[in-house]
Amino acid sequence: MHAKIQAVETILVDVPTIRPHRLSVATMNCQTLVLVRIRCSDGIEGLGEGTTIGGLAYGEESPESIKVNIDTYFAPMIVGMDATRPGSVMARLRATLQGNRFAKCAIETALFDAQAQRIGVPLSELFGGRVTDKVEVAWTLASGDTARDIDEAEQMLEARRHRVFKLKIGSRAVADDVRHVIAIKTALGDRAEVRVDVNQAWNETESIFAATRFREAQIALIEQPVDAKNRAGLERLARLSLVPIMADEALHGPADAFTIASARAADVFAVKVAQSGGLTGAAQVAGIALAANIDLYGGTMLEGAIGTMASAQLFSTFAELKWGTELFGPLLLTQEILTEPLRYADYALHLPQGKGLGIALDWERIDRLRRDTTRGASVAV
Ligand code: MUC
Ligand code: MG
Repeated sequence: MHAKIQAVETILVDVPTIRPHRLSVATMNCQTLVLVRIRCSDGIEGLGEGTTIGGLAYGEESPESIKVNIDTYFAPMIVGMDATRPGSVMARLRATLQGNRFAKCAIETALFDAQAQRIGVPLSELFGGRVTDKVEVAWTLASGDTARDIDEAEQMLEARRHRVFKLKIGSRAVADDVRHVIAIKTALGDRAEVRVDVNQAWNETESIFAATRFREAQIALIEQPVDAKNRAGLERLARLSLVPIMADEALHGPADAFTIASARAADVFAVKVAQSGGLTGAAQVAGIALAANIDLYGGTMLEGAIGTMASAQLFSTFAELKWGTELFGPLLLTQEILTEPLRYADYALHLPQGKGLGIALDWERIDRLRRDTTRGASVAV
């Protein structure tokens, strides 16, 4: 087996969302997917994605920075390297380029996609093989309106598409958020599981106020209630054992996972491939969680089909995935970018059996949606 990396292409694709998606840090009307295509000398092409949320509102990388950093620094370094050795290529990038976890994730995914195609197996086989061919998928209610969220949840239940709902809160006064969440849980009752994601918006006092009420109302989980840097606060909240606490923004890869696990500062980890700097980093985060008896949840940065399928391929290899996943990114978008859409049915995303990621992009559609980056900045959030 011999193949060199020949070219690395980055594409920004702006896709409107099906409704405004309100987080405490940003309201999304559009998602910008950062797609990476790596061409190899044996004719194989690998696909990757390094998408984030709300421009620079959520993370330290924006879609534009991911593209420009790959084009300027990553691509020249890896063109000519051995495409059959993704581990060696990534080791060089990690040793030489600081930060840029999302960009690294996009490159690593494309390299693994190409290598799995080359060997003739699904990408999951490079990570130990699947323990399941489907992963449960939660839906996020984030319209900002209680009645509309209840209506949306009812439609999802009726269609058997989702039965776990994560509510985005944190942009209103905490008492208003508590009312909103409890009204939704009361309307859905035992037919659905309700969790909340605060996206760091509360302080510890607000978190305890809400968690006390959520415990009574049988809210299943609180995700990242306090600032990502307030690890001690997260730890104190987890120790109160009011409602299970999940770490999300506090978790930027294996080193954070080790620190949080050592302090037992969370009950659950939201494992995200982009936040972990790629599939390998995410697998390491999961390994640390399992060793520390911390439960796993398969998180998303609201990626499109490539990032979503890359995540699903990895999550399908986890021996334990107690809290399921939230791999619904493509369902939040108005445009399909695959020739054959991902299969969501019976509350789960079903993994394809094909080689690599097992998906095919609709390049005509991508060409219509791609941003013309030769005409200067026009940022879509
Ligand atoms: C986050 O913070 O979890 C995941 C689902 C969603 O609606 O937003 C993302 C980000
Ligand atoms: Mg979150």
